[in-house]
Amino acid sequence: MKINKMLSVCMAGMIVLSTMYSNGTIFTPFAHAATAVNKPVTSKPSGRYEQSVAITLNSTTTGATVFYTLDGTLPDETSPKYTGTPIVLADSTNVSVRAFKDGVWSDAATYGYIIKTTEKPLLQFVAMSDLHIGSSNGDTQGNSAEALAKIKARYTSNFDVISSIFKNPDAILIAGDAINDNGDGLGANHAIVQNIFKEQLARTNMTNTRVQFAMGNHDDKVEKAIKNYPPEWFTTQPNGYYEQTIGGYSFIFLNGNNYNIDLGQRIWLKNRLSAITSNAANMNKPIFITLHQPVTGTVMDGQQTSNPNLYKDLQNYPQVVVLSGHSHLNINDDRAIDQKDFTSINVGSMSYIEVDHGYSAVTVEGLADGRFEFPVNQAQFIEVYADRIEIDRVEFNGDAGSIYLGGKWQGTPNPPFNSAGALAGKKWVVKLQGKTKEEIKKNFTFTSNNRNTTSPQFPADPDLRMTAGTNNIPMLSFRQATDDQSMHHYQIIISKKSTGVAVKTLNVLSDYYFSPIPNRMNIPIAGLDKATAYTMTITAVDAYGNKSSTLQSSFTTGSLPLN
Ligand SMILES: [Ca+2]
Repeated sequence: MKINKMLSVCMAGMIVLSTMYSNGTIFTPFAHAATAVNKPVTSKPSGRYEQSVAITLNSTTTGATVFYTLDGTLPDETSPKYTGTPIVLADSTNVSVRAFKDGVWSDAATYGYIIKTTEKPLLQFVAMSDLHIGSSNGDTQGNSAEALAKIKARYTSNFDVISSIFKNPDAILIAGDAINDNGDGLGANHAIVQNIFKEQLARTNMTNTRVQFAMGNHDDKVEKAIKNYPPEWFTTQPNGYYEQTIGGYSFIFLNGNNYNIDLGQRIWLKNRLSAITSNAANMNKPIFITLHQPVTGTVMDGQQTSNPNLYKDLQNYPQVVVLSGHSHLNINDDRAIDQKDFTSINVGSMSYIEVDHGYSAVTVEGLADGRFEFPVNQAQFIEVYADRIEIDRVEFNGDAGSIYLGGKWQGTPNPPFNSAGALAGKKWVVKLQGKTKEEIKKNFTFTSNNRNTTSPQFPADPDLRMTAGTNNIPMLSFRQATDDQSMHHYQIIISKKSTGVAVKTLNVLSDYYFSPIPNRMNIPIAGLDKATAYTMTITAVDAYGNKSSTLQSSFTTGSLPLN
């Protein structure tokens, strides 16, 4: 069916726009010169507060105007201008800031404020995964002085973030892939992890903080981990599974590399779960199970789940909260938490994040097809209260960037980061309440039945434009849609007006995993013909496939040849 015909049929629910451009039109992206205008700073550090907090914003560049947003998006000239009146944050908020002077924008920064109450949690811990220490900067061994300095700088920044949220957490859990062994015998790099963590715990005065490690697929052999960690960080059990009691709560650590076929491990786990839950006092207490690989059929997996037998072994224990990594899938996406027979949480990645595969992404080098890896580091900050668990998703580095430049893997980015400590989404609250196991399960909220059904929405004026772009590649530009959770991607179809035949069908990621989130998409569209009329439709889609109304527009390319 021709687009023109579709237009007349489907006017309802569509916003119809029309733009024209020629090659003579000049599109000027915002100038970006960090040295000229300094990024604004806040009067109070980001982190965890027990009451609402009032902040002021300041650019250290004289005469610069500060723009800000409180919804996690990149401020621009249409955002609120900071006027000197303190901003009061009563709930957890990402404060994103940018300064502007003489046509030049500063770097953007996002400061995450976690607002709690004076109620004291019974337990506080950080769950992280996929550190891949020893390889993440292109230094394959991680044992050169330069490589060590980079790792140290990164973990200095990371522990500054931890310390700003949890001053003295009960534990830091590492859900595997602490190092980057690929069957090449790098197990000794666990000693680097131990040294870095010990140094940072001492520097930040985390005297109460235990470190617990679970085996991943890049951690070499269990015996290497045993050899290179203090016994209290791991276990001497030859297959690397164990239990610790932290603050009165059971923490079980599994070896997910071979759980499915390790009958001894399965029997041990089943016995432990049975023993813990046979005590009526434990009916509504979480049992935290940390392992590297996500459990089959739970959190979004990127085809990386394994251990179907583990699902069977856990399905009668709704008190279980599984903390896993391995997929690197980002925790901005609410599919990173799942409840059915128990609770499963993806803890994110400390080296680079991924999105589900099959999408395109805008990078500094243009539109990259099939791009799913991004230079962002994340982890979960978990607090246990008597009646609930609160989970805050935190970005150790949320700065926008590209993981490949010139085709070369860029690895984990190095500090300083503009957005260290930004929030990766709204807090999750898990309640394990009920007199029976069935009752507990009935109170689950992160279930497939409760699956998000709210569609993304474009702003009233999406300011949709096709511009000349750069390098003779036209640039599609529009203000981002918003969603109640995360705005995942845009379906873009460009068709020749004369034939109605689609020449481009794109699924472009919205960059929702960066902090701040870009407020508009600027998508280079290569491969169009010159002097040709096109129509285009753009639909915003959330992580669950809910779709916005479709924007529709037309444009005609200029007379000069296009790339
Ligand atoms: Ca939604």
